[in-house]
Amino acid sequence: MSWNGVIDHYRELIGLPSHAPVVTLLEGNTPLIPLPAVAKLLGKEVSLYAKFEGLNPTGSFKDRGMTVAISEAAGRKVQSVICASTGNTAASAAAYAARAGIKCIVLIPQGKVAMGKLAGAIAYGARVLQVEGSFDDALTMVVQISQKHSIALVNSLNPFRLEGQKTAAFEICDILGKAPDMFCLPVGNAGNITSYWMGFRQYHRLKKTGLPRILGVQAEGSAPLVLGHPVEKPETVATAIRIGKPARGEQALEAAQESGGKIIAVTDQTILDMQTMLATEGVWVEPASAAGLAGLLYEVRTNHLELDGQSVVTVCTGHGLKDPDIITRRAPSIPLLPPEIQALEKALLA
Ligand code: AN7
Repeated sequence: MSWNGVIDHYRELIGLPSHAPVVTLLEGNTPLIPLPAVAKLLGKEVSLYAKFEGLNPTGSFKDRGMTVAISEAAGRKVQSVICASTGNTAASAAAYAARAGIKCIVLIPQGKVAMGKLAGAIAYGARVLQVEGSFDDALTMVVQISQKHSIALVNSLNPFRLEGQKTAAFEICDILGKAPDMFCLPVGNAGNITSYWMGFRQYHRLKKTGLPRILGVQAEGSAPLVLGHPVEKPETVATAIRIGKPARGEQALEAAQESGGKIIAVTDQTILDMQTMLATEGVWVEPASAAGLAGLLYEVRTNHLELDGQSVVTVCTGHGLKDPDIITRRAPSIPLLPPEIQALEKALLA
């Protein structure tokens, strides 16, 4: 069966005006990759899978929501779209806007956007501006400008973004035949956790697929939903989730609570350790994308969470290629050899 993107595949379950043209890069249909080695650390006979959203067209889960948001905007003959972004939303908005022939403006926090994301936004032809401030400052600015001028907002405050992003929950249920017992993911601006909970509930109403417990994970230096108040100066190596005032924070807390789960925070080191562990299974993700599973392992080890015999899905939200610097700047320098077999032998046998 050919795959024509998430709108085509789940059309009747997605709220998108019927007159809107479909702007798609054939996003979605991402693999659910088994992670047998990490599964062993979680308990006995745990079936663990990564929903590898880094394999979407622009390298992150944002493409699912963007296809719907940009299609809807195109249906209204919008001329320009705008977003604030820690990077992935920017690259995705830029690509889909380019596809639709719509101008795209992205506002990013100065110096805190990973190279692969910034390069993407530029490559797809967006107008990139940076603010001397945080993502939260940038979001406040783009919300205000979209209310004042005819520039459409495509951050996840835009409800059409959630309509697209929830399709990842449908895909998980379609592949497993039901929802997993446990589900974990990173939480930044909280659009994704809100979307997944919408998706799992919608599918359960329709197909009795069951509901997972949800564990949302933030980085310790950027954990407003754990602290219970905004964080003025969020800090984390996981720049994607360096967000101090999540737009859908209330909904994220509700999703976690209603599902019987919770939202926790883990240290940057815990996140980086899980990034390394995932790579040893051949799945390279950007740091934020390792946070969900890092948090779940923390819960098993520290709070004695029992997962024996359960199915678990973790969302790997973005590809490792988005943030190559995080790897190379910590790596030892690469040995330089003269072009001689003896030198290679010596290096390998030393
Ligand atoms: C890889 O691109 O907020 O909780 O501006 O890029 O839905 O915000 C990115 C968020 C997790 C958090 N993983 O998702 C942006 C932006 C990755 C991300 C999140 C983001 P939300």
